[in-house]
Amino acid sequence: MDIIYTEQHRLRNSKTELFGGELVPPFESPQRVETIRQQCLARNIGEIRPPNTYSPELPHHVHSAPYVQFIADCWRDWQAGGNAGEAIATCWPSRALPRQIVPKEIDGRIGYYAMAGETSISAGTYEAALAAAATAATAADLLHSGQHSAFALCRPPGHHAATDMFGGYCFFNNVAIAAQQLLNHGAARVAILDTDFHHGNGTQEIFYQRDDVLFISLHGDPIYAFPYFLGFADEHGTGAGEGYNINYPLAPETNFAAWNHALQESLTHINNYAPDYLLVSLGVDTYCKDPISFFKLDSDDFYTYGKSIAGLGLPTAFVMEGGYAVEEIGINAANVLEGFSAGQ
Ligand code: OKP
Ligand code: ZN
Repeated sequence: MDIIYTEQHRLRNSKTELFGGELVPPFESPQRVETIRQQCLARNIGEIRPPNTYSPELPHHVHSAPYVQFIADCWRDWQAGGNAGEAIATCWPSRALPRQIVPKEIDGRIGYYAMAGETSISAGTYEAALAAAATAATAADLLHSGQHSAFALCRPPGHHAATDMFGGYCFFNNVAIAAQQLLNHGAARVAILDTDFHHGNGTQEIFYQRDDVLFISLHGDPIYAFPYFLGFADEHGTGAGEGYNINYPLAPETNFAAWNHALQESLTHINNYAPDYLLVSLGVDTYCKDPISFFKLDSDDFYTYGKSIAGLGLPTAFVMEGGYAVEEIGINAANVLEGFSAGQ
């Protein structure tokens, strides 16, 4: 399977994540995709090729124009505001501050568009996020042109980014942009299976009222896990989207047997939906040694589930999301891809 990759991911190289009350080096580091790329090379997973060229309006597939402009301008405006460190939100339109007016000043604007304070915006963030979106869109183009599978080695990840909200290390929703690209090419239905440990709140929000995208997510129960405020089992979609959003919140210490039970149910739902394409939001932070997650999958389990996904027989693109056990994320991601290829 072709692997879409660009070095431009390195432009996302922030120095700070707000974690445990301290500014620490971000978990979401350039080394992550370098490890995956090396593992793909070593195991001959496929040919590595650059993304196609798209207009800077590509994120408008699923994001509002003012939001995209904010991501493009944030770092410049933050510096112009005389701030010494990287751009971090510290004030939000919370439950008791419900007025939805975009402030003029950068501290207010970043708070308006942020879901969480851990994610800094710094030089190159916009450029890297745009390259990640192009990487995912290229995977969509490859499926459209008849390839059976593709791997978008995206970084930064995307599934927490909503129509006009960033956070959880995400800026543009790569998998949602890929889904919209397939629909724009004429697909009737696209399924998105999100296997990242964290709920894909952004992808859910983007497609919540629509029946042309089925969104299914397996994740740490938000009562215990980030993003905390979305991802519960009673979120089914609304309006035309009713029934086309399915969440499997899973308990701390969930092992592969329990996780796989939810996966098999998900595959049945996808099969019933009969989509033209499947996109997998591939997070390998379900791994037992992941530093910020609480599932108990072993490396072999990733191969097993990759093979299961192939059993659907659908043209499938894998879009990289999370995974923070840097030593093993290459092995785990490549195991999914190898399992998929073996199951074809
Ligand atoms: C991004 B992706 C843990 C705080 C979690 C944000 C996690 C973002 C994960 N104490 N902070 O879904 O892998
Ligand atoms: Zn995650």
